[in-house]
Order: sequence, then C-alpha cells, then structure tokens
Amino acid sequence: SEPLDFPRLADSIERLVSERRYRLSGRVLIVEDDSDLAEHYRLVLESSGVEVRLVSDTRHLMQDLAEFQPDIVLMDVNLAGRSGITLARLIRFEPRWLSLPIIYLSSEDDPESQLVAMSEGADEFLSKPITDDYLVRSVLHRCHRARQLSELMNRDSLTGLLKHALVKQQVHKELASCRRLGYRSCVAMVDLDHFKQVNDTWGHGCGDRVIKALANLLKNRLRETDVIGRYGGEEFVVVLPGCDVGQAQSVIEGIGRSFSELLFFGNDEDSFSVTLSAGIAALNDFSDGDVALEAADQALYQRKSAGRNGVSV
Ligand code: GH3
Ligand code: MG
Ligand code: MG
Ligand code: MG
Ligand code: MG
Repeated sequence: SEPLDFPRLADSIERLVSERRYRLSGRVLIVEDDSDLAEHYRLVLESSGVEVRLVSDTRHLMQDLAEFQPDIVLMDVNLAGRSGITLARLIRFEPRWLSLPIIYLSSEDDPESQLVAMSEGADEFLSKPITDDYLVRSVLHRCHRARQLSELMNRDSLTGLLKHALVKQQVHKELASCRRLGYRSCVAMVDLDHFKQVNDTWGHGCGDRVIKALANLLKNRLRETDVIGRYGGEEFVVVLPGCDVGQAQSVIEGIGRSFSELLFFGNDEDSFSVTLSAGIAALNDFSDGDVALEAADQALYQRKSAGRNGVSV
C-alpha cells in the first residue's frame, strides 16, 4: 500500500474543517467556586458555541450531571468546603460517568498532588491562568473526542442504534419530560417473529442482514425526535415523543407491514420474508421507566400468544 502523505492529509483535514463538514461544539460542566472566574469561562466558551453549565454549589452535582449530560467536566481543585478530588471520586462511583473526562483547573502543578487526583479518576490538568484562546480550543477538541468515544461505546456496531443502557436512559428521560410538561408519549417494544427459525434455515449471516434491514427501516420511517435502540439481539425499543397510544400503534403497524413485504435472499434464488410483533405502553401512565418498559414487554408477549405479526397495546 501507498505510504501516508502527511502534508496532503493535513491539507484535506484543514479543508474539511474549513468547509465546516465537521462542526466543533460541546457541552461543558464547570465546577468553580470563584464566581468571577466561572462567569469569565462561561462568557468565553459560550461565545464560541460551547454550551456551559456552571456549578458553584456542589451538593447537587450528581443531579446537574444527569440533567446536563456534559461531554467533559472542568473542575477547580480547591473548592470552598470540598476538594475537587473528592468530587471526582463521587462522579466515578456511578458507572455511567466512568468515561466522562474530568479536567482539573489548578494553579499549582505539584506532580504528587496531581497523582493523587489521577488515582481518583482525574484525566488531565490545566494550569491556571489559562488563556482564553487555549481554553476554547482545548475544550472544543476534548468535547469532539469525548463524543466520538461515547458514540463508539453507546452505539451497537451492527445497526448503529443505541445500546441497551442508553435506550433505558432515554426512556427515563422522556417519561420525566412528558409527565412534567403534560404531553403524551409512548414506548414500543419490537421483536422479530420466529427468528430462531430464520437463523436455523438461512444462516446467522442472513439473520444479521434481517436485523440490519429492520434497523434501517426504523431509521427511515421514524421521526428525528424518536429514539430507536437495539434492546437485545432481535429486540428493539422505540420511544415516540408526542404520540398517544393510537398514533404509536398505527406508526408501528405501518412499519411492520412494510417490513413483512421485504424479500430476503438466502444462498440460491430462494427468498423469504420475516414479520414482527410489538407491544406499546403509554409513558404517562407510569412513574418509572423500567415499569413502562415491562408494560410494553407484557403487551408484546400478548401479541406473541395471539398469533404474532401485529401490534398490541
Ligand atoms: P418469537 O417469535 O417467539 O420471538 O420467536 P424467536 O425465534 O424469535 O424467539 P427468541 O426471541 O427466543 O429468539 C431470538 C433469536 O434471535 C435467538 C438468537 O439466536 C437470535 N439472535 C439474537 N441476536 C442475534 C444476532 O445478532 N444475529 C442473529 N443472526 N441472530 C440473533
Ligand atoms: Mg478558585
Ligand atoms: Mg477554588
Ligand atoms: Mg423473536
Ligand atoms: Mg426476542
């Protein structure tokens, strides 16, 4: 193969960036007790298109994280009353924040205290004072990198859909939102019919193509605001914000009909088709996302017993 031509590579990356085909943006949570400094960071970052949340009272830090879902955290080391290092330990205690980059802002760069911070989960150190230009550019690049990595972690490689844990998180989020704001939303659990038979007859590779085809159909037919996840092997979860049960049922029924009309080809000229079953639950009826998912699963189970190839509520 050809050796890499670095000057040419650099040129084309430069061109991509200038054409804004990849746009830098990000979400930063800043924990800083010096309010003048915190406001200055906010001003500088926001004017470069970064979304910022300032935290001065750290008692609700975990709630702030869950609500804001930052790409990275900038943390002052010396906070009034509480050490930033203790806060990192608290953040790392929750599995969902294990890979969240925590960057310390500190005026001292004593290697020993940096090692202590690292042992509690710190990723990097920025020494104060930080120039505005360096702050903006380093934050943008770190956010971009953090997003790339979280995509890799949270998306299923076969279908590109959200993985189990993220889907659950989205169900919880939508349930809270629709109950608070008073609009209707639904969750659907979708499962392929007799899929074991598909694998047994046509092979696992063929089965994979069927799973991909349903994922693509869901992506093409659902709205930008709908959430689609691969919940298990051949099981999908769809969150439909703004839909009542009747609307959700007709949307999923339509997708089910289209899916059953797709022809898949095995080894020779032989073709086959696959159907799906689904169960729907209204998120507003539940106070907990897991219980809503169970209700959708229960409806799916009913559909399976009632003969499959359809949607139950
Ligand atoms: P039912 O209509 O009751 O859902 O019948 P089923 O055969 O689909 O039953 P079940 O849900 O128990 O079986 C799911 C099968 O899906 C079993 C498993 O081998 C297969 N499967 C799970 N993940 C994958 C995958 O990633 N690729 C392929 N090809 N098959 C998978
Ligand atoms: Mg300070
Ligand atoms: Mg401080
Ligand atoms: Mg199945
Ligand atoms: Mg299944």
